[in-house]
Amino acid sequence: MDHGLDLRHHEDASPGTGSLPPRAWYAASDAPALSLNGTWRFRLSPTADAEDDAFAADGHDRTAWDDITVPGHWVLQGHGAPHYTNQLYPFPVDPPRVPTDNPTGDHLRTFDLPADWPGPGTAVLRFDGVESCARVWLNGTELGDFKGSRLPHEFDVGALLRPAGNVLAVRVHQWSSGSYLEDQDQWWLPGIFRDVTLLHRPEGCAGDHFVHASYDHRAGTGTLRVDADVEGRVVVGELGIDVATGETVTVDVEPWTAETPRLYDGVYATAGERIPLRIGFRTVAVEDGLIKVNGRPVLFRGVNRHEFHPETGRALDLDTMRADVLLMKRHNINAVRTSHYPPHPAFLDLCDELGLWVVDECDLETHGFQAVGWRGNPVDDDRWTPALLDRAARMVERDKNHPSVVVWSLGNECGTGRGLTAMAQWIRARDDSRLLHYEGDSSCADTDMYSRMYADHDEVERIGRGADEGPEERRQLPFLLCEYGHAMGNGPGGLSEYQKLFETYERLQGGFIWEWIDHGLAHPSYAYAYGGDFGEEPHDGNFVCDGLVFPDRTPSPGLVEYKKVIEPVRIEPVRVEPARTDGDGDSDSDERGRALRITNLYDFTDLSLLALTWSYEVDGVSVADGSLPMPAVRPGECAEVKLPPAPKRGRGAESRWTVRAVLAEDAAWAERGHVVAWAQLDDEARPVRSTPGGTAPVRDGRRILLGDAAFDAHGTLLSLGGLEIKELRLDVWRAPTDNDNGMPWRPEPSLSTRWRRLGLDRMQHRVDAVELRDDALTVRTRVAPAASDLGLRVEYRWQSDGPRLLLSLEVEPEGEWTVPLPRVGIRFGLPGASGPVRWFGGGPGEAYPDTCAASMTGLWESDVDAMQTPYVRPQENGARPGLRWAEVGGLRVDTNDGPWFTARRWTTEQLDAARHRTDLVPGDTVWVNLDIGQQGIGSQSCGPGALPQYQLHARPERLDVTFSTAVTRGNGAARH
Ligand code: IPT
Repeated sequence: MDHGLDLRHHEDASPGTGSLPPRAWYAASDAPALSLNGTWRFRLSPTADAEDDAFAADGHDRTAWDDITVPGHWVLQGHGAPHYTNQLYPFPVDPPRVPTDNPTGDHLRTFDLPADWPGPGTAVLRFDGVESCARVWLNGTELGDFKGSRLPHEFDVGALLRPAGNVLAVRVHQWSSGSYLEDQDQWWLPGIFRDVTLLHRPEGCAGDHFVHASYDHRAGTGTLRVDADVEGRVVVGELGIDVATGETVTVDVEPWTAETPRLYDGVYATAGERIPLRIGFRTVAVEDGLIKVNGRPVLFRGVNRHEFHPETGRALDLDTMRADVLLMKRHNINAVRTSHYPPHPAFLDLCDELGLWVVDECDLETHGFQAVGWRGNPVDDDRWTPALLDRAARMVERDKNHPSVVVWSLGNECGTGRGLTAMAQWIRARDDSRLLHYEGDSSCADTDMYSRMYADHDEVERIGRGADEGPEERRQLPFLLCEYGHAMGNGPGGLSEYQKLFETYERLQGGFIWEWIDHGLAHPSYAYAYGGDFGEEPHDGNFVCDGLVFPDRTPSPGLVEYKKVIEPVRIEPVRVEPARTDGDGDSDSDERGRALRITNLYDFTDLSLLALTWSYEVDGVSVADGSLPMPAVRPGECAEVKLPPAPKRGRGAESRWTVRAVLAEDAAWAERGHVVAWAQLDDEARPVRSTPGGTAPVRDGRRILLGDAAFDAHGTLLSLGGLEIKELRLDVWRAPTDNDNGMPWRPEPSLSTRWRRLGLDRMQHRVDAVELRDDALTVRTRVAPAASDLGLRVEYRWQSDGPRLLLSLEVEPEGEWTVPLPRVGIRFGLPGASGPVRWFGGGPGEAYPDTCAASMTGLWESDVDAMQTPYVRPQENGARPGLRWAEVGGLRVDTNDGPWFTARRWTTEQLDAARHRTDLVPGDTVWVNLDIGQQGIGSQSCGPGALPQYQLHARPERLDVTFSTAVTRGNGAARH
């Protein structure tokens, strides 16, 4: 690294100077602590050396400075702007040098010690997270400097503290050598973004301590040993334990698992301090090629979690962290990968307490070196190894006492190199009680599991069967998808099929959806901003919005789908033959038995925490409900439960059972009655409705009349019973989803590119014939894009009995179609329509062919605006599958064909053109789509496309729809 310059602290590859060795984190001991969070003084400079160090000294004039909130990022507080890149470094790749233009924030805080701050002892100053490089002074004396943004750093400050008027100064550079190690796919957000705390260290205070708490599932015992730098006692009252540090004790315990997060409160006490312990006994190992906890294989139903808040970026408060864990638990998620850095330490406390398996990932990613052929990659350059080891140590030492942490991950997307191996060796030597993960090295030389991202279903199946290529040793390892199901925009599709594989092949131990939350930043004009919205270059657009929850943490349909797909209890119908009745032999159809098979997919718990409820719905309305005994099925086993006889139902109705597995009692993460799993069992099928006919079409000047309907001379419907209907015709276009848009870095054109090239967004409709016959008006058209000989022959056959109007639509493709269609169906406008929508079909939320596991058939009530899914970048959304009937804007449609139903106050073209939510301005027309088919969603914004069975290939299609003016019927609909 001979650069001819004396590299300053922020540009050398070292981790920093002056800080104390890392140690275990705890929320609070009995030693006093003073939070230094709050309002600080702040000055931003354009370069690292624009200002000298004088600001840190006592008495410096800071009247011209601004206020800033710590924890926080200055770019979210009116100073400069955020910048988003995925893989690319936003500066030239010339490690360890960074740009001269290097926003530098001087932070300053004065404080007095509380009156009761103890005299003897010392104190440490702790920074839980500063991005990306800090230099610290207290009362004018420099304490040191550090990098490693999402890792803690402590300084001994005892001798420098004064009772009053302390001046703490922190200079933070946005860019440093550390930035090369922090190329995670997220906003670049400089600042002191986690807590700053002054901790009193009494004489005889506790030292670093390592809680070893294992579980022997054969004996049912836990073995505890707390190793500590400072000798003391370890007391766990509930277990009758009172031993010296370093002493091993074995007692009967209940184990810790993510399903049963049993913690024992204890204390590590030295002469001068008591540190609370929250002990969970569990043993993690790879045995028989499987990841086992307490002797049982586990299935990770996981999610990748970045820390994010739309207003405060990566500065999260406790409530937000808790909200994340609760939302995850309520959606059947059992595991988190802390992508791609250790989270705020309190988050892991919540995982311990509420129960989540954690893959704790080091703050390390050097992805941007890929763009330069991995030349100069720090993980393969010994000069950087101290920084890598420092990061590994700071993670492991901080988080080692959390039972929830079962796997250490070296980092993300760093390629390969000696530095990673050095980290792995260090971690194994320090903590042999957990497993090691790193996806980037396909040799798996340093890891305990084979991990991949975005592998498609076929490949995952081959891996499941052990038929994967690659080194033989790797085939012996358990498999994880550390990232899959890219949740960008509408989607991800194909989750059910992945889950089926995970449940079929024991080697497949589940995966982690990419990712938990959309990183859309609250913005006055855009609602939520994404890459490029601050004028930054280069950027990666809305690739930063790819979460299962929207920026404000409302669940997206993807989360609802995932919850259903990963439900830990499977409820399925079983046909039970009626008991033989000797004698009269009368077997009333209502008496035939229906039964359920209940499969327990938990890894550890039986089903006694759940209760079963049922309701019986006729035409979507519940007519009876009740509960059933939940059998105490053991993990991995199943049992049958009989349903009561079906209640009487009216003739000509469709009926089904909806069965739910709900929490039998309040849990720490949800209330009694919370739905964990559900299923619907169809009973009586929907009878085919009569279709209208009998009226003859007649010409009336330039119009054609058919019953209560009027058409123009080209056979386009104008109105029905006085209700205006606009532009009813075939529609094949949808506003491309992020998945339709594919991966920008791939050479092959995306689906949406192929659609646009073909012209599916601007189809031309030619009318070939308008035929008035005795019983029908028939309109023949050809719908085709410019400059192509591909086309769709479309026949609209209209019949009426007066008030009701039947459309029988037939579509016949012409030519060799090689691109799937976005959608195929009809679209029409209802001018002046607004207000409520009622429908009988799938709901309550949106669903598409490969995202419809969570769609429940029922009678739903909503309104047009509430039916929109507010993706941060607008795109196709809001379809409800399996429509029987709908009422919207005074119109009623009835159909036997179960089309997809969409209604919105803008056109597909407007939706397609919008870049942000705020671009969508409702017009006075409600546009309705009834689709015979929709192209599957897939996950090809980063991963595989829709599976073959979900591709909408052009083929002959038909749809019958009866239109009438709506009569609002009785109640009973579930509101959405
Ligand atoms: C993968 C990254 O690990 C993750 O951080 C995120 O960027 C994700 O993709 C996509 O959103 S890397 C990708 C090139 C496979």
